[in-house]
Amino acid sequence: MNDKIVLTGAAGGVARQIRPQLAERYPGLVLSDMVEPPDLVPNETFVQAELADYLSMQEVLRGAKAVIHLGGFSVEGPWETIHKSNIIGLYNLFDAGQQAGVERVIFASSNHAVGFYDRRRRIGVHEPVRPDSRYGISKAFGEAVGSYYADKFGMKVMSIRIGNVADKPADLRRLAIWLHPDDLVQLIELGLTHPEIHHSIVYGASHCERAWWDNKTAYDLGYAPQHAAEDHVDYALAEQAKLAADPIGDRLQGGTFCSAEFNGDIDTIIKN
Ligand code: 15L
Repeated sequence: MNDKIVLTGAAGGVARQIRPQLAERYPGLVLSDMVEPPDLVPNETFVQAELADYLSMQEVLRGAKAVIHLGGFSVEGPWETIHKSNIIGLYNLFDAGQQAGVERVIFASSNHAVGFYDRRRRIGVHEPVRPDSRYGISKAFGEAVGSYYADKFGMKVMSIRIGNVADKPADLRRLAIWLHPDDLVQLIELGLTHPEIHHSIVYGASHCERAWWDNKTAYDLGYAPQHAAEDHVDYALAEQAKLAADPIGDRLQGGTFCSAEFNGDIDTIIKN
């Protein structure tokens, strides 16, 4: 595909893990972020842009066919920070994108949009969102914006509720939500090309036997993950053994994002 595709958040940790594969597949790829990635290679094109600055988004999105939106603030933070990058910035991206004629957006949503579900529950994409943080709220907002632009303007949007992108699952929780970079690239490819996308929410997980998620929407699009979390079970459990117990976070899908600042009632959460 030679079309212009903009990758936001190009200097971030997830982008770093998939940039070489994206560059190979999409010669028209344009990288964008507030700062240039330190490891830019000569055949990569970079344009500086800030999500919260509408004019700079208009500039970078001019002539683009699609956006892979990894940009924004990627963990919990103060509301001002989340609001600027993930609320204003997210809206700017869709609005400027729609005005520029962008046809498809792949939105890096997060498991933290549904983090307050009990780990003993298996959820699909039709249960209500249950954000576990201000960050999770912003991801639920992003999914709502994606749905709106799909319904109102016919954009094709894929919201990927990413688990944790890494070469290996880092602990017990990640055994259930791990996403190998190769499998993320496969999901992105489906989002950029599949004719049946409207607003499709999928879970960004590799083959995880312990998954809390029913990823039918991804499998129906042809997703076939190449990596299995259980292949790394010894490593993940050894790493888990180094962590302190978290009586709240260990029961909930979002883990420490749930237990941070927590002052709720775990029994009521589990019952609902
Ligand atoms: C996320 O959404 C974060 O971006 C990432 O840093 C991890 O914390 C991940 O979730 C996770 O839940 O492991």
